[in-house]
Amino acid sequence: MQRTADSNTSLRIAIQKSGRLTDKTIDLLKGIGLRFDDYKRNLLVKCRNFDVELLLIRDDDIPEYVQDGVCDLGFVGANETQEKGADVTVLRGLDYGVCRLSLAARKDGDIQSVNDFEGKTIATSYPKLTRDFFEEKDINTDVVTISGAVEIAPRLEVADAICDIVSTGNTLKANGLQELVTILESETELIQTNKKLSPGKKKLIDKFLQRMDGHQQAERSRYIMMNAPQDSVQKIKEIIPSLKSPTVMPLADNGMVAIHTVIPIDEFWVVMERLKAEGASGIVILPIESMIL
Ligand code: PRT
Ligand code: ZN
Repeated sequence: MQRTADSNTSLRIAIQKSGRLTDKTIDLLKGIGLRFDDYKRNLLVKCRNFDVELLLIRDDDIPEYVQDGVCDLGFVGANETQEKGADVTVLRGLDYGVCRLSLAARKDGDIQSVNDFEGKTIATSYPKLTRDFFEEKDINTDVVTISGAVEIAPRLEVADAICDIVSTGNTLKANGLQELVTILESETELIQTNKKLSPGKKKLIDKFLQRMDGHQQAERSRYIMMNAPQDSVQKIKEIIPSLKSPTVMPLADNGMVAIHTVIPIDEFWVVMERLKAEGASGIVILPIESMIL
């Protein structure tokens, strides 16, 4: 009998078994307090302290497993979900596995812009996204699907150009190719099945998301402690935009206070310099484990 997303109370989450997304996904799950035994040797692993089991599979299979309700959630690149045209809900975008799907051709060849692709052959592992792109532009191309080493196709004269995942661009360069057009920006996403879920599972997903959001918020923030003159408190509040009600404690030194607060990591250096200029001293910055907002 086929499993539906409802047929068991544990949340089943699909993650990549072995590849670029595996370590980061496992780190994230550990970061939100989930503990697993031996996920390297088993395909289905039960979590010891949360009602979750992990299914470890190839990333290509994740969108369909989630779409079909075999898994309730999955961590996978947007490139895979969109190539499969999977009917799922994207719950969160995550800041790892960031890459783009781009068209590339020989540096010195006759394809230098999108319109030059008319009548050309393109090798790719992403035939759907490639065809969709050219159909939308009304440009006729011949799309050849190959599963690996796409970047050598032009040299082998299997194709005039390629459509492949790019991250640093080094692979393209090493193969004498230039990136011409990005057709998709991608990152890892947490996807959810659109099959009906029981109230119990919905609650578990809410709890899971709350932990994930808290963890991510904490990763993007720092706890900051400093000493400052009492009469600078108002100015310091203005410097730290997120600071609504900092903890302010009097110090033994007359006219000095200790201020504790949380700041976003992006604003860290600018805020720091301005705080010093306002007379803040003894500034201590600490990482945060998690935040419940
Ligand atoms: O075995 P399985 O099917 O699970 O793994 P896989 O080999 O298909 O995928 P994997 O582990 O290589 O990548 C998993 C996911 O990571 C992809 O689906 C993307 O969402 C994401 N990702 C991020 C990347 C890259 N960066 C990336 N650079 N996937 C592939 N690449 C490859 C690309 O195909 C090309 O060969 O790296 C090369 C280009 O890299 P640069 O840095 O030279 O531009
Ligand atoms: Zn894959």
